[in-house]
Amino acid sequence: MHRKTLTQFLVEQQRREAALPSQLRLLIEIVARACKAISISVNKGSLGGVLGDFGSENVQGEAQKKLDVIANERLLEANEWGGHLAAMASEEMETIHLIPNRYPKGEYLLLFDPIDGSSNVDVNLSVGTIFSVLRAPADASGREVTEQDFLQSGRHQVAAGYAVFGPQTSLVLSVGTGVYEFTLDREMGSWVLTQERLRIPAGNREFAINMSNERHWAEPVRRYIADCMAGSDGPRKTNFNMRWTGSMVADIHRILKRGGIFLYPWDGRDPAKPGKLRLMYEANPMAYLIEQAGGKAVDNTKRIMDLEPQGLHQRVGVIMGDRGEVEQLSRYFR
Ligand code: AHM
Ligand code: MG
Repeated sequence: MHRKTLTQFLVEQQRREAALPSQLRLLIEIVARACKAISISVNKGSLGGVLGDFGSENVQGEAQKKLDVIANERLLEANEWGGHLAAMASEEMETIHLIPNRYPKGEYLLLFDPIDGSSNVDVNLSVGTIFSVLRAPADASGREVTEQDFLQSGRHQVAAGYAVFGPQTSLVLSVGTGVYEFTLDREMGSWVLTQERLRIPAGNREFAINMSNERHWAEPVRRYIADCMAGSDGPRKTNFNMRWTGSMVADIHRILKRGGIFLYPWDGRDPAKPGKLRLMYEANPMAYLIEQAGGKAVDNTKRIMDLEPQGLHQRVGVIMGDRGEVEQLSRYFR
């Protein structure tokens, strides 16, 4: 049986669909290679001395895990020299990272969350790496890229994806021609195409939300979840199941494959944080994949990819997944 690798897939995309400029193809190959290296570190766990806290805080005031720092380094190193990028931004770095002058610069901007769900890492549950690709503004060529150049709405993304480090290591990717899943073949060291044009299965009554935040949610979200919880005895007249892994990558992966809805909604705890998840390198890339798979992604009522970002680390409420279910929830806001 012929198995299609990521490299072959990308070459074909470049040829047939003309969707993929060669710099973008290189970028994706390099990110995928970095994800392979990250997966090796994640897998080693205690044996590699990679578990536990690094002993510092990131820009969000969150304790950094050793793996947050290792994965961030891997992505920076891998992407500096290829000539495909103008700059990078990461959950783990306060400001943008320019490509050092000793390397040629390219036209793309790469944003990432090196290890998403990192509280799961020490207890051997799934984590992932999320990335988003933008084009540097046309007027940025010949000058230094600034943080402002990154502040583009999600609909300007030209590619997005994630790697999930679970029982299998998978890479889920879109360059705007549907969503494709690759599984890491550890013996061969290559990403093998295992699912083409993923579509979110409709009608799965399964929601993912951290219920312990219920008292902080907006009223419409509270009513929606209460109606789901009421199951066949309530207005929805059907039973719902609940799953929450604490790792957005794992929850979104399940929803892409099995259906359902994911929520980390706006909450009223802290006016400076209108949600937990970050727009630029968590919500936007996931919204891109969800939409490419036929789903829908909103903050409360607005399409996530239409939001105009104000800051690199801005937070946003997130509701995404099965289109029908997201629309159902939207009715509670009217
Ligand atoms: P992180 O990027 O610092 O790991 O935080 C993001 C994670 C998501 O993966 C997940 O959906 C959420 O935080 C879980 O938050 P909570 O611990 O509040 O349930
Ligand atoms: Mg994260």
